[in-house]
Amino acid sequence: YEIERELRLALNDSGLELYLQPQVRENGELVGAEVLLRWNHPSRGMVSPADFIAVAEQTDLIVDLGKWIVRAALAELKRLPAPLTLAINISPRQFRKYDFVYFIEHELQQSGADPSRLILEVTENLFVEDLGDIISKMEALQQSGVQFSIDDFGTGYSSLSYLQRLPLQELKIDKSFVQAVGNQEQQAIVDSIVAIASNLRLRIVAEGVETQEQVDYLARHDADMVLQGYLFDKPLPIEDFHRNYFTS
Ligand code: G
Ligand code: G
Ligand code: MN
Ligand code: NA
Repeated sequence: YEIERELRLALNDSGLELYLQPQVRENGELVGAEVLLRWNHPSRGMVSPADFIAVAEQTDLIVDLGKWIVRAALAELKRLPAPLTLAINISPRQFRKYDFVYFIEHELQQSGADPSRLILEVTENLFVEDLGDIISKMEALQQSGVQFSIDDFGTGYSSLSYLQRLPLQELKIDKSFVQAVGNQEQQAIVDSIVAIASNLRLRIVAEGVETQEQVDYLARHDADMVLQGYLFDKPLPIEDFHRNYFTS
């Protein structure tokens, strides 16, 4: 792939950038941010990871890319005032590497970032194979304080039976469900996901929140709820995030 060669170049030549999207409580209080990768392509401009992560996933390029992201994100977490958290998307191929636990622990030490303020977002398709091995790795990292979240929850391979075996702190309700609020049948899915999370004592992050109607509907549930979406802020370049949230 041409795109693969270009990505390798970008990786070595500071063509990649981390953006941060704020995560807030219903009252607007900032609790943390999700790290979202951006590629500043020389001719195509800002390219979304939606257009290149899947290609990178097909080879070990995702592993090198993932390592770069983790290092850059932990440097950022170190800068972020406590108790704010930082969530990073981890691709299945990166997680499945034999040295993933060692890598994260090593980078945590090198950076001096607080492990308990790091949230690793994984998707349901991580759990389709080698569940025992996946759980062992999650448990090892959880021992160090690292938190785990299931991203895009409800859109992937779902077996509710494994959920209670996983060492999790959080479920992220996929934006397709959040945006269906207002539709009687579809919003029942939001209710079900919130009920599952509450029963398992998990925090819920609702992503893709764009309207006050969605906030009101989500806030009606008695749950540990965090909100993320364009209604509050879009993903921001790191310096804009700091300027907007930490200077007066
Ligand atoms: O950032 P959106 O802004 O366009 O992201 C599109 C998709 O790319 C989402 O599914 C998101 O999870 C994924 N993504 C964004 N940043 C990263 C990243 O740093 N690593 C991985 N593996 N996926 C990412
Ligand atoms: O798959 P993941 O949840 O990691 O990616 C989140 C994706 O959602 C990113 O592409 C991000 O830019 C996008 N996003 C964040 N907030 C909103 C929103 O309010 N509406 C929409 N449509 N997309 C959003
Ligand atoms: Mn995510
Ligand atoms: Na998502």
